Amino acid sequence: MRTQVAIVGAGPAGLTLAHLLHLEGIDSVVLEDRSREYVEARIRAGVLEPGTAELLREAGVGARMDGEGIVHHGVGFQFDGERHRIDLQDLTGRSLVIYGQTEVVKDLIETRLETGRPLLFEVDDVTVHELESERPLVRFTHDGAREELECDVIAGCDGFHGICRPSIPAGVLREFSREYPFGWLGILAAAPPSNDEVVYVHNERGFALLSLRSMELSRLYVQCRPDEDLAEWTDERIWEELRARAGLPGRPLNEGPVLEKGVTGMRSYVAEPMQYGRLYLAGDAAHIVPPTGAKGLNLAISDVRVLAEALADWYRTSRRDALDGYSERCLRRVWRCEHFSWWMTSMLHRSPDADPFELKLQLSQLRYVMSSEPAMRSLAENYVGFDEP
Ligand code: RFL
Ligand code: PHB
Repeated sequence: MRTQVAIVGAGPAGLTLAHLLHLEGIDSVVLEDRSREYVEARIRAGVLEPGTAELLREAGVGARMDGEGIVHHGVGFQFDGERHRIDLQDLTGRSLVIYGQTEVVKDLIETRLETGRPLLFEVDDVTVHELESERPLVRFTHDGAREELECDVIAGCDGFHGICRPSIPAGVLREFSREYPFGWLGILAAAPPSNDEVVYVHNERGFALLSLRSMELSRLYVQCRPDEDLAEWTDERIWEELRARAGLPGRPLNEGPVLEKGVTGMRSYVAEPMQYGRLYLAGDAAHIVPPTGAKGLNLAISDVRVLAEALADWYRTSRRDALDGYSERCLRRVWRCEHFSWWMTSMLHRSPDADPFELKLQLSQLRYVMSSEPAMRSLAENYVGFDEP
């Protein structure tokens, strides 16, 4: 087998890259170790920056997003028993689209299958070879047969636990990371959202987040331990905790059957550079942010936009400048998002060893952001994201 670009991983990064390359007339093979059903059912992020929504639209995969996604002009913050609103549209001229990552992935898979180019699910034992040569190789097992795929370039879009990043020889990458002593317990509930915009809640009992997926579906989170045992969280306990942290007098939370629940650990991580020889890492394979800034998915899409442009330039002109500069170009946005996500996380969560000093600092910072126009504008600008990758 031979292709131009071998893409490992069919998450948002791999699928979007495959489609952007297709639009440039560049051939690729996408290899995914999970089943299509699994990938399409995985519930994750839901906030699309305007730049992400625009890219999907321009690539011709935005029709359902524009029909079913919900445009949000603002975002809420709640602390000290009061709800505040940041008007993103007023402050930045831009708005967000609420549309589940699951739906983005379904749209991308359907589009890929329509192009007739290969997307293989349930491949096993993917390994990458000859990364320093002009003919890198990917080996994998599919339908019981061992296969070898020759290519010009490998795109490592296989997420944080994938095999691409660990295939880079020791000593090449510099790694930067932070672990947080907490996680998020997230639920999808069949309840009309109580709020029409996303609300980040600071509370002495811990952080909570009120989000939504549609007029009938609420997506809600409470801060928990990183190794939290889900069995200890009955639906009633989750609702109780949500009421205690996020409830306000006269503003009851709408409750309903819990359709899905899960725990996400939180970490910040960056590997530099995001390339080695003919292997290019994109999305979670290269970096992770805690979900508090809603940046993970948006960063993944931004990476592959840069990578697709650089590859198209290389195939067109044989010049390597854009490809050689891939990592440097991406890392500027990556570090901005790393900082923003870390800052939002630190401002809103309660550390297990929190003392009254931490609480006072957090409340002071939240009050400042909500009362100073420049501070509010800075948050808004980071939250909606930047045009330039
Ligand atoms: P993904 O989505 O992890 O996709 C990687 C794909 O590669 C496949 N894979 C392999 N395929 C072949 N061979 C191998 N050896 C492979 N190893 C892995 C995987 O099955 C998968 O299909 O990475 P990508 O494309 O970079 O996209 C990044 C986003 O998915 C991610 O940043 C966000 O979803 C992060 N994230 C969240 N971000 C938010 O902004 N808000 C959220 O609420 C939010 N919730 C989450 C999240 C990430 C989670 N993870 C990774 C545990 C909740 C969870 C549970
Ligand atoms: C979500 O809707 O799942 C969501 C919203 C905002 C975040 C993270 C997740 O910061």
